[in-house]
Amino acid sequence: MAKRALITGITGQDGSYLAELLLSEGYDVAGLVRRSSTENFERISHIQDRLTLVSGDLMDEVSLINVLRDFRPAEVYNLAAQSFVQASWRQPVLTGEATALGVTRLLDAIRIVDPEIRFYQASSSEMFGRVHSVPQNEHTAFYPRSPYGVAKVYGHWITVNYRESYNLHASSGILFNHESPRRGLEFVTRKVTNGVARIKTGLDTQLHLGNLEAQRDWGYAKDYVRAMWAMLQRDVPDDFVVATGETHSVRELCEVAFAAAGLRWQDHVVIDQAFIRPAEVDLLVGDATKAQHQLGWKCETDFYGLVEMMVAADLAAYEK
Ligand code: NAP
Ligand code: G4F
Repeated sequence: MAKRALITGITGQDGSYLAELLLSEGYDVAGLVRRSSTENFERISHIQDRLTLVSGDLMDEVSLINVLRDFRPAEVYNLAAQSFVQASWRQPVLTGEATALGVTRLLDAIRIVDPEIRFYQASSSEMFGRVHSVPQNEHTAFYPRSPYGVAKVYGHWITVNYRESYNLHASSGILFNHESPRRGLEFVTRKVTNGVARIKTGLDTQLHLGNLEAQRDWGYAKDYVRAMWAMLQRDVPDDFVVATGETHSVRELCEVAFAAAGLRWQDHVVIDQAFIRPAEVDLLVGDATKAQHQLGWKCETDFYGLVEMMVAADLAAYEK
């Protein structure tokens, strides 16, 4: 019988890539989707007929218990969250409810229904915030700088706590920023590549951005979901940093993305205070040595390949 996996956040960027990977590995895949007045299945429409979509919400523990009882997964990947850092200052309580307490609800549902389930938590490099050391690894202290980062620290530690308290096979991937043509339009990489495509095709002339000096370790989402899966195939649960080991500024992102379409970023980018954050994470760069050695993971796509892929995808969509 095929192994069963449940993905929360299947309608999001990572959920769609992880679903593709698990299907290719022969899993029966279920995805938790929350009720909405309009369907939001664009990222999974190409595989929807091979998925079981189940209704539930991280806000509602009963819905999680019912889904686990009905579907009986062997693996649960918790990718659902309010994941946009800037929105977390506007909606700090909701962010805490979904991104922090949602993890406890799901872990507790697992403890109640089937403690043999293997669990993956989507932890984040945002937890490092005002970084204590460069590069960041599994031993670097957390100093979150946003309500989102604080919520992710809670989600991370409750995962460790349920592992230690109830012996659950619960692992966290501390993933650095990862992007793709399926990235939400509000995140800076996609905002820039989509902006480049709109400018190139004459739909816009300007792109409004915030802090150009922030530096991030940007990788490709499709590479990163392989690390999630590898963590749950190990006998022993653990925590792993997943990153490229390279960092680039938002300014460099603009240079590369505009150049990919034959444009000069200086002619179009406008600094707009609306996108400056109350507190910033200035520099992230990860050390994924542990994941490389223990998971056999490596990133296949570098920053330049990633940005060029995203510009090409956005240009193709507008040209069509
Ligand atoms: P994303 O595209 O924003 O997807 C988030 C998903 O969570 C969506 O499917 C969303 O559903 C779902 N969701 C939100 N609130 C929910 C709730 N209350 N109940 C059930 N589902 C809910 O995020 P992503 O980039 O794929 O990231 C996946 C996870 O990794 C997130 O937890 C994120 O915080 C974390 N992470 C991401 C990165 C990165 O660079 N991408 C790095 C580190 C960690 P709707 O479609 O209905 O909104
Ligand atoms: O693309 P961003 O919004 O991503 P951020 O805040 O790093 O968070 C992402 O990565 C985290 C992992 O470290 C995830 F946990 C989280 O869920 C999310 O996926 O912003 C990146 C940087 C920031 O420093 C921001 O200030 O870009 C800067 N930036 C400059 N102008 C902008 C803009 N960010 C956005 N979203 N929009 C701008 O106009």
